[in-house]
Amino acid sequence: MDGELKELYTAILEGQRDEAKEYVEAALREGVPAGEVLDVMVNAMGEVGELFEEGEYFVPEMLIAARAMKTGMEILKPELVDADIQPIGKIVAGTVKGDLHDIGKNLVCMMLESAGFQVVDLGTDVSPEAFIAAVLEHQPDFVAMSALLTTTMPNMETTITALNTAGLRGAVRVLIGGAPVTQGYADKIGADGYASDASRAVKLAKTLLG
Ligand code: B1M
Repeated sequence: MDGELKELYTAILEGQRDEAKEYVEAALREGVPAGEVLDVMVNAMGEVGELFEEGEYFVPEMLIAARAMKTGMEILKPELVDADIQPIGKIVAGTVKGDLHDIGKNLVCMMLESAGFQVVDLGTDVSPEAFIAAVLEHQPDFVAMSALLTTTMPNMETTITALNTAGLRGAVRVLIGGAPVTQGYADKIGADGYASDASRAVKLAKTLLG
């Protein structure tokens, strides 16, 4: 890896949003295939995830890296569509009903997108009905729910029950996370997986996808 691509990798790793945009533009101008540019960015985010797990990076570093990635992705997206690169899986994500916290959920969505998933982000305060409508519309592989309040966590279970009632539980795998959520809670409500952070959410989704 040399030239713009090496600079792009460093820009993502260090969360330099403007530089990431410039290097993506420069690489495309020089005729580097969009898929190759994407690989560099995904690898850089992979290293960001590892640094986070090792305790070298904290949430702010991960957030600015994800933002730089997002900025680069905005330039790259039209080219990727043209190159017909398929997403590795589809995820419908949202913060559950009654809950307006979205920083962690956004980070999870950005990391999943960075890893090659197509993410349909329903935002915050997402009702079970809205999750169901999105599953019917987008037919995702996963539903990812986030909750930051102990008072809104039960809405994860309500959503799983609603998926069951709608006959959709077998069609999607449910992943959950958020500061008060635990593996024990995921087991109790019958979720398919729990991730304590964005990097682990990516690993979990990839593992479950096989
Ligand atoms: Co609020 N808030 N807040 N808040 N807030 C907490 C959560 C709280 C712990 C603060 C405290 O009291 N110490 C507390 C909850 C207590 C409890 O439930 N036991 C609390 C409260 C009480 C409230 C209000 C009720 C306050 C009030 O109005 N009286 C109110 C509720 C509003 C509502 O939602 N209805 C409220 C409001 C707000 C703000 C709007 C001011 C703001 C949110 C802004 C926003 O999100 N746009 C806010 C904030 C910023 C926080 C704290 C300070 C920070 C949350 C955060 O963004 N963390 C928070 C205290 C804290 O957590 N220390 C607090 C950074 C983020 C990157 O981490 O979201 O945990 P996190 O996400 C991680 C993982 O959890 C995981 O990956 C992420 C990245 O590694 N993850 C997933 C998250 N979702 C996942 C989904 C997955 C997988 C992994 O799916 C597969």
